[in-house]
Amino acid sequence: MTDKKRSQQTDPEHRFSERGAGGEYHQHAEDGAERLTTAQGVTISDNQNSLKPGASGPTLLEDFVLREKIFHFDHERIPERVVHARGFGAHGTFECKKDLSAITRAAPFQKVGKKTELFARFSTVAGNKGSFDIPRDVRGFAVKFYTDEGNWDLVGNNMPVFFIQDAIKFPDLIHAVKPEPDTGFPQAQSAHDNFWDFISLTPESMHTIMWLMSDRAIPRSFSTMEGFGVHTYRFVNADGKSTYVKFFWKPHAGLQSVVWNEAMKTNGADPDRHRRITWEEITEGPQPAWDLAVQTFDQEFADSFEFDVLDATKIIPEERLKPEIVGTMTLDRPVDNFFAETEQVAFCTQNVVPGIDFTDDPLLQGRNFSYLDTQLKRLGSPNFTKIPVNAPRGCPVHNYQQDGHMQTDQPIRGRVNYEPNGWGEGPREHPLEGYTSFRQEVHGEKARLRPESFNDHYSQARLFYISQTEVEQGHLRDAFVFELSKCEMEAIRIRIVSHLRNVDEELAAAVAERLGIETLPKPAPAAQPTRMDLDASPALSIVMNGPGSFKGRTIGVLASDGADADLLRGLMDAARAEGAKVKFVAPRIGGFTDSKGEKHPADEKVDGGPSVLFDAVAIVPGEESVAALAAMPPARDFLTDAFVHAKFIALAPAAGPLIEATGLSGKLDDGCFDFAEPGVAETFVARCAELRFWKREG
Ligand code: HDE
Repeated sequence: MTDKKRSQQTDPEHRFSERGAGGEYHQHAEDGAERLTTAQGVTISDNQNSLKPGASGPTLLEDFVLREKIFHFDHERIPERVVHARGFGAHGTFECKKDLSAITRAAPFQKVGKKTELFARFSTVAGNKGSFDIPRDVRGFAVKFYTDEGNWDLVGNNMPVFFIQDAIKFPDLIHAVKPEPDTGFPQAQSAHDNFWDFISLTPESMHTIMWLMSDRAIPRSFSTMEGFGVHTYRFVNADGKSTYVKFFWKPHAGLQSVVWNEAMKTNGADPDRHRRITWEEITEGPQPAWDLAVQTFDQEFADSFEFDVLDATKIIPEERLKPEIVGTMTLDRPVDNFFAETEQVAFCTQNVVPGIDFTDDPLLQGRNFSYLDTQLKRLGSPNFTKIPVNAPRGCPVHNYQQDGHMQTDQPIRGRVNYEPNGWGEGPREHPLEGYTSFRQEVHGEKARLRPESFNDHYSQARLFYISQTEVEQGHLRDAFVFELSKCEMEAIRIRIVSHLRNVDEELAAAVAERLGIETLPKPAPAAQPTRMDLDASPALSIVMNGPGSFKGRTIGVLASDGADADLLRGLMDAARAEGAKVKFVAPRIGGFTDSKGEKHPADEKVDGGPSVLFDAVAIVPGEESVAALAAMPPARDFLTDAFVHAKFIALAPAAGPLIEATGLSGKLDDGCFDFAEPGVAETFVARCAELRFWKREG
């Protein structure tokens, strides 16, 4: 585990060295303790009062301590990212598991066991920096590898496809999904007219829309989502030979998402859900980890594949071309400072190293311009590469770039700041070891064109849909209904249903029926008829790719005074044996006393710790205190929500009155466990490995 230290102890007494005339506390640096200074290094004598002529006089302009402090504060904010503003980053390590030197020169893949430091940042796309963690949205999955041949940024998403095929449409897409320009809302929501209006007029988005309506858009945590490089890139070896490559991040914790009703409630209960889980995972374990896998293929495969590999709205199904694991990323260190690292990290798709190159995917080409440009806007200076989180670590940096805002070092010493020079000094190019672009012939008429090979917009949308389990198909249908019900214009709902008819007739009919559309619209005119012959790809389902274990998950135990001590002990032991955690939720944050008189501090007070914060729940009240618990609405919600969200539930015999108060008596099913039976704690925890009792939804 990381040795990350946060101040955990604070003196319950008010500590101060002196009190001012106004009763304010002054804490003095005594006994050689660290002194408070200005940015110029001048020790500050009084950090509580500004400089005035007399106690009630006006503040003097001369007070440089006040002015410097307020000036710096006024400039604390930088522009947030125009997209992916809300994010969470951490440091980690990549370990090579397969020597790829035959197909790429890229430094991280040259030797099994080689370690490369990295920084990863996960994000939502649409919401602003202060929005909540689980809107229905794509998640960014960006990784900066500090390789010994320069920084390589793999700036991906948790979905392998994108909404548009050409970068020129990006500002329109983002304008459409962001808050509407006149009202300024909704925030962090795709459920509004502008977004769906744009989508209904952009058939190429249909495949990604299926992903967005699936539970992939509401992941349980960053550690339970996949990452994808999306575009086809090139690996290039020492002989200049190119191999196409697609990148995948496969989570060690397995895939897991929440359900929509749970997401909405979680955003209220803990808007920082994903960052909090990640922080806990890194500092307490199991640390978040992913395997990096690659699909590699040649031009012959690309030519024979039924879709264009340069079209970012298409995947190559894993069953068609198996991704091969080449390494593992583990996040092992939280940031020391959120702003310095997570906020200032500057990912750029054009940050590649020898051995990695671009393809002609028009989306990728546009991104290569955008990211560098946006960093200048955000960070305010071309010297953003000097900020520690952005600076290369594994290799020296020498060039003749100089000056500019916030230059923090003196890269050039002496008279030589150009090249070639006759002074025999300064860095020089290296034709053999330097970055060389893949030599590719380019020809064609200059025109604004889109390839015909990009024109099938529905077949892979259908492929995604038929690859889902019945439960997931139901969630996807309900998501369409939820989102479109938030659209005020019926015409937009109808246009979306017309596209869905090209994806799956049953889905279109089910959505239309739930929206109250009485007559099905004609299918949208398709540039290519939908292929009905594509095989389902089980790799696309979340439910079919779970962890097969409850490791790293948390059981929320709702308990009150008099809770059965043996039962609690049994549950805690079973959870520990599985690598799962137990957290207590009680009527008071001070905790509860069990039947043997032992006091357990609570992790949450019941109204701040709803069951949406846990993967499974147990209800263990005391005989005497259960009536009071059952009278508390949040305690009743704790149980009903867990039930509605298809969670596994264990119930102590004393829970009867609470069950009755929720109206669940007689409805408890095989996903509910009766603690009265012997050995139930183990059976319950073992069953939790399935994560949800989906049958309940059926
Ligand atoms: Fe981005 N994207 N993007 N994007 N993107 C940004 O760069 C852009 C696209 C992605 O944690 C911006 O630093 C264009 C696809 C991530 O800091 C900006 C296009 C994918 C992040 C930008 C795309 C992504 C960004 C805003 C269409 C998945 C956050 C702030 C051509 C493969 C990185 C910034 C972080 C961020 C532009 C499409 C992923 C404006 C023009 C496709 C993970 O430069």
